[in-house]
Amino acid sequence: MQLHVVGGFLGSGKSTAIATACKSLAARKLTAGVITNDQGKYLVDTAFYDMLKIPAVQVTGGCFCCNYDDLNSKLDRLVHTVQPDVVFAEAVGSCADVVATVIKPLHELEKTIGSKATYSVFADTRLCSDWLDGRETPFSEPVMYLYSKQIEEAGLLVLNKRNLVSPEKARLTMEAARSRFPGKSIRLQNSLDLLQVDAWLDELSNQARQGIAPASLQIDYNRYAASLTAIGWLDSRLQISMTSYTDLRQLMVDWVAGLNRELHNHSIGVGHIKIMLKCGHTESRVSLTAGDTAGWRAQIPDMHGKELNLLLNARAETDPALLRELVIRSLEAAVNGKGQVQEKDTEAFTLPYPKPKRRVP
Ligand SMILES: Nc1nc2c(ncn2[C@@H]2O[C@H](COP(=O)(O)OP(=O)(O)OP(=O)(O)O)[C@@H](O)[C@H]2O)c(=O)[nH]1
Ligand SMILES: [Mg+2]
Repeated sequence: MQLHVVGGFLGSGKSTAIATACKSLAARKLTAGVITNDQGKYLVDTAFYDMLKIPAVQVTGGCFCCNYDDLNSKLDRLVHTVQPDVVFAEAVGSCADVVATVIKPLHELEKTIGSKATYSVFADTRLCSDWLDGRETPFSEPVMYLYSKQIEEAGLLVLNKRNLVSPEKARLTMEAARSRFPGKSIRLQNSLDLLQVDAWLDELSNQARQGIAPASLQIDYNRYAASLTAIGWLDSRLQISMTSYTDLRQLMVDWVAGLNRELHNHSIGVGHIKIMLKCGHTESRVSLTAGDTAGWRAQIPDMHGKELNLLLNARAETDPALLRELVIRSLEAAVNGKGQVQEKDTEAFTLPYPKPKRRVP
C-alpha cells in the first residue's frame, strides 16, 4: 500500500487532485481511500468524496498533528474496510510542521504499510507567484508565515491551477520557486487534467519507493499560532425553504455573488468558502477561493424547487462572528423575503494554540 499525505493552504486544490487521482486509479482497477481532516465537525470534503463514491474516513476537531492517534486509527479502519492500494490523507489547509509531527511518525509504520508516506504540498500558482515575487497578497503577514512554512517543508511542491495563469506566468513562477528552493521537487499542475495528475501519481510512487524523507521544519510555534488565530472558521448546516417553486440556481448565484461582494468590501482574504448543496436528487459542491471571481458559477447546477439544504465550510481572514453575519446577511438578501433561512447547526470559531501529540525533529 502507498500512503500519500497531501497538504497546502486552504483552497489550493488538494481535494480536486485527490479526486482526479482516485478516478485514474479506479480506471486501473486499483482501490483508493481518503482520510479527510478539518478543525470542525461537519466536513464538506467528506461529503464531496461521498458524492464521488470515494471511500473516505475523517479526522475532525483538529489537524492531523494534534490528532495523530486518531489519524492512525482511521488509517487502520480504512485499511481493514476497503483494503486500499493507495491512501490519500488530506491535511487541513491550516496545518504546518507536518513533516515532524505526521510524516516522520508515519514513517515508523513503514513495515505495516509497506512503503514510506510521501508529502505533497499544494499551492495555487497565482497566490504563490505573488508571494514569491514579493507582491501584495489577500492575506496578512502572520497568515503568510503559515503559508511560507507549508511550502518550505514540502517533499513535493505542486504549483497547482496552472491553467488559471498564462504559460509564461506559470514558467516564471516555476523558475522563481526553483531558485527559492533549490533541490526541492516542484511540479506545475492542472489537477482537473487526468494525465497531469497521473504524472503526479508517478512521481509520488517514485518518492514512496525511494523512501525520501523531507527535513523537519524550524518553526516558531508562537508565530504559527498567531497565523491560526487570524483565520475565522464557520461551519453551518443551513436549510432554505421557499414559499413557492423557485429557480434555486439563481438564488445560489445571487447569494455567492453577494457574499463575494461583502467579503471584498470588507477587504477580507478568502481562504476557502465551500458549500455542498442538495436539492432533491441534485447534489453539487460550490467553491470560492481567493482571486476567484467567476469560476464558482459553473459549479452551481440547474435546480428548481422549494427546499435547498446546504453544508457550508467558510475559512477567511476575519473575525468568525463577522463571517457568520456576512454569510447570513447575503443569504437573506438572496432569499429576499420569499422564504426562510434556518441555521440548523452553526459553529463559528478560531483555532487554538497547536499542540502536536509527537514531534520528531
Ligand atoms: N482551474 C483549476 N481549478 C482548480 C484546480 N484545482 C482545484 N481547482 C478548484 O479550486 C477550488 C478549490 O479546490 P479544492 O480541491 O477544494 O481545494 P482544497 O485544497 O482541497 O481546499 P481545502 O480542503 O478547503 O483547503 C475548486 O473550485 C476547484 O475546482 C486546478 O488545477 N485548476
Ligand atoms: Mg479539500
